Amino acid sequence: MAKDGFDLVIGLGVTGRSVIRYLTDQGMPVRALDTRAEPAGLEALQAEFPAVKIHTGGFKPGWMKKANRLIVSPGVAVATPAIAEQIVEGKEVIGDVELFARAASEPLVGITGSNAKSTVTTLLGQVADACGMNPGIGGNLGVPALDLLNDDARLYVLELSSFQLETTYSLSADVATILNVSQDHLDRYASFADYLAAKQRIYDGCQVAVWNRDDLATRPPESVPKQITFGAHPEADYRLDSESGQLLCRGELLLSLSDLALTGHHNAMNILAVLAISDALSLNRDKALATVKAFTGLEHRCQLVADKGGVRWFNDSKATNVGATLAALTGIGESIEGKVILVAGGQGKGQDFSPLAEPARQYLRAGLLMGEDRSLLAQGMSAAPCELVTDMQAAVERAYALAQPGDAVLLSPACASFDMYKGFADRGNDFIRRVQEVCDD
Ligand code: UMA
Ligand code: ADP
Repeated sequence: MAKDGFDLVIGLGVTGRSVIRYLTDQGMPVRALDTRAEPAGLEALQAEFPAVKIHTGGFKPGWMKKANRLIVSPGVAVATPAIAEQIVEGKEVIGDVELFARAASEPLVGITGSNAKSTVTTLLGQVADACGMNPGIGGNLGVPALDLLNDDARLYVLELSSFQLETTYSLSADVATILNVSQDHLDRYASFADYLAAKQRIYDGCQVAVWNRDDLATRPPESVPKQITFGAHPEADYRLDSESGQLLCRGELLLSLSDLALTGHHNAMNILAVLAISDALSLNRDKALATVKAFTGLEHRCQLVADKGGVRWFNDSKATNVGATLAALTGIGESIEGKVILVAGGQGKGQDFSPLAEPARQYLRAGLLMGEDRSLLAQGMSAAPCELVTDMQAAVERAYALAQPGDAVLLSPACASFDMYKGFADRGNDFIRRVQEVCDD
């Protein structure tokens, strides 16, 4: 890199800050910009890095041109014309995970997928922790990758989004996995194929690929030296035998579903993925089994929040796409005696909602739909009785009135939350608050 130049950090969110911190620690000249006029926390950032020149309110053409490299945050599309034209000019355009991959010297596990990333990343992290690996756990989940770099870590477990993978070139993970693929983020990609191609980048240069035998879109290229599969498919290496309810590794019993605190087919898949990766890393099998058995799941993922009058209330606010809602609706619908009242809606991100039609017909007493794309969702679920509601309070009050003993009320929106909330956690917490209000009377 030219000594008189500078790196330009684009986006002043969590990622941008971690990149500025990392590069300034390395003594590298850095400038930063944000296209918003007043990005949150700007004053604090300027106070922390007084020597870093910061521009807000747009791309600054002179800086874009003069910069040695552009380090782009995941929320900023590289297809944005101001960035795309620099790529055409031959400028290096990378993300924080690329910088991390170049710097990290310990083994690395990369985890992606449309759903289950956070669950698998957290649980694998717990397994590695129990095995004394002092793992660095983060990425798209929680702590940004560069803030994990630590001399004492013996393993890194990174959740990676398709956005992060787009700007990553040297990952070469020791173990990489795509857990599942279904429609998501189609507001950012020209096609589902483009989204899938971004996910597939996780396998570039990896040693071991762990993939879902039930979902061929997760399959890595032939060139990956070692491949391990999980799923319910009879040929999966790590397999759920649905009839016996057993999890097996090439015929050997690992555990029974009844040993687990987690429930649902999708969580059985998640446990298999964790155990497959853990074995690929040669972590202690007994410690791994004990850890997965005790895991009760993360908040906002099919979280039981109330059980009153024979009605159970579940917060699955993290279901921001159709695939996640399908898993929750099917899992809960199959396991209860009554019907499901589904609270859903928000920003649909260009998804096709029709895969929800059949499970909605089968399991729903009612769909209570809110948010920007509630009418589109109602069209997709037209086989079930649906009502449009104004907000969470109205949805919860209506659900309370409709629910019968044996039913479940499930918040599983199949949509992003940003039309009404700060994020999925804010939405889930609002649901919990409203549920407490109606159940406490
Ligand atoms: N910005 C611009 N121009 C734009 C868009 C954004 O300047 O066109 C600026 C914003 O003004 C803001 C900053 O960029 O100041 C935000 O950057 P960002 O959107 O990349 O967000 P970060 O705060 O850096 O958080 C990102 C991930 N966000 C996204 O991918 C959108 C976080 O994942 C991640 O936890 C964090 O890095 C650390 O790795 C969030 C997420 O929603 C949780 N991820 C998506 C998902 O899980 O579905 C992919
Ligand atoms: P991510 O980080 O990929 O969003 P999470 O673990 O946070 O994944 O889960 C997101 C949503 O997906 C939740 O609603 C959860 O119930 C659902 N989910 C979890 N595992 C699976 C799976 N294997 N298949 C489909 N949906 C899943």
